[in-house]
Amino acid sequence: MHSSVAATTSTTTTSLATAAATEIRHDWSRREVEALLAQPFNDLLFEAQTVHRQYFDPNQVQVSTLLSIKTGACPEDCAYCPQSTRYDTGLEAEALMEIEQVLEQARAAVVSGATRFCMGAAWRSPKQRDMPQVVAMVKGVRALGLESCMTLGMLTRNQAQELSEAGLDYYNHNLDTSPEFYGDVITTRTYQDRLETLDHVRGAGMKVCSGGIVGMGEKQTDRAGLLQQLANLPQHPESVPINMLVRVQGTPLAEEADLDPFEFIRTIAAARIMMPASHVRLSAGREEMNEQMHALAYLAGANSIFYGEKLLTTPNPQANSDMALFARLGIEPERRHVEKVPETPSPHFYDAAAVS
Ligand code: SAM
Ligand code: DTB
Ligand code: SF4
Repeated sequence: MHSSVAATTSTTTTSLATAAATEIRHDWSRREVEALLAQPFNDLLFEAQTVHRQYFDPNQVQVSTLLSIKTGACPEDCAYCPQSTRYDTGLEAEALMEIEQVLEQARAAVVSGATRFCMGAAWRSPKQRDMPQVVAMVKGVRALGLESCMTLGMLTRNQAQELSEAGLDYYNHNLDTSPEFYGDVITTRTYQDRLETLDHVRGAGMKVCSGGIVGMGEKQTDRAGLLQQLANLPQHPESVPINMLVRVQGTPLAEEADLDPFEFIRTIAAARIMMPASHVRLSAGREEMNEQMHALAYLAGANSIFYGEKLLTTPNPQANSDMALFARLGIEPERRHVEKVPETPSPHFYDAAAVS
């Protein structure tokens, strides 16, 4: 695992990187996670930053771009989601996008400096008839030299295999919250269904992206429960998105009270400590976070973001403002980890230092 520590840019990084690496564990008890989250804030952040430096360059953040390839009219009842057909959110439903339209967006992502292209569909699960189109999207995106990621709902073992054979690098499927709170948020699929999809994704050899949402009215113990479930999977997800609820008018959670922002930072820090070698993604909800909050999230160990002015259906900060903040904080976008040589020239990377 130490091999993942990138070439360092400061002496502090080097000295901490040579310290004994925090153990990768899969046996967290709820009580332990609760205690981790409840520590004094400074102690929690110090521990998180220390662990972060053992596994990563603390001044690099991975950048992904998100595209909704099929929008709205979803039959599921996820209480946070603007795309559920059960809630009147004013969203216009759109059919599965054409392959060429998707690749046009992927080419724009290359130019903007993203290294991963994530495609999301408002499905309970993909229909067999849609698979050839989805497979062609994966192949096209990879041919541009981008890492590919999809989130299409529940997958059967065969569908996971098909996507893996097409070259899909990551599959995103979130556990969303603790097993106990889950039923308050979603009734149309079970926690066990989600765990099974993750098992199919892992079994097919793809990398797992799985995390959750905070600020849905859950308690601190529910945030502990979510992290415990993720960290006790047989293998940690390589990517752990921590979303802050985006309150969308028309959804049952539209009027949910604000979560203390420090609770969000605590969740990031605990994720970093419990899954030390995983990328922790500062995901939805960034529009409501100021620069100081972003900086705290990076200090707590977040090292990935969704980049570009839109998430799936809701707004996200402008790419330029992210890059300007990177430059002010001395953060660089992480380069792509190339496993297979792409057929086309590698992407142009943003020079953070040039955008100050
Ligand atoms: N339909 C697929 C599924 O649910 O598996 C894939 C797309 S779904 C929109 C992907 C994830 O986005 C959800 O699991 C949830 O964690 C997150 N999400 C959706 N709406 C959100 C919101 N309003 N605020 C924060 N996160 C949200
Ligand atoms: C994830 O954990 N967050 C992203 C991605 N995976 C697909 C989605 C956030 C969606 C926010 C609401 C919207 O834009 O529709
Ligand atoms: Fe559908 Fe996914 Fe939204 Fe749930 S989160 S309603 S499954 S699009």
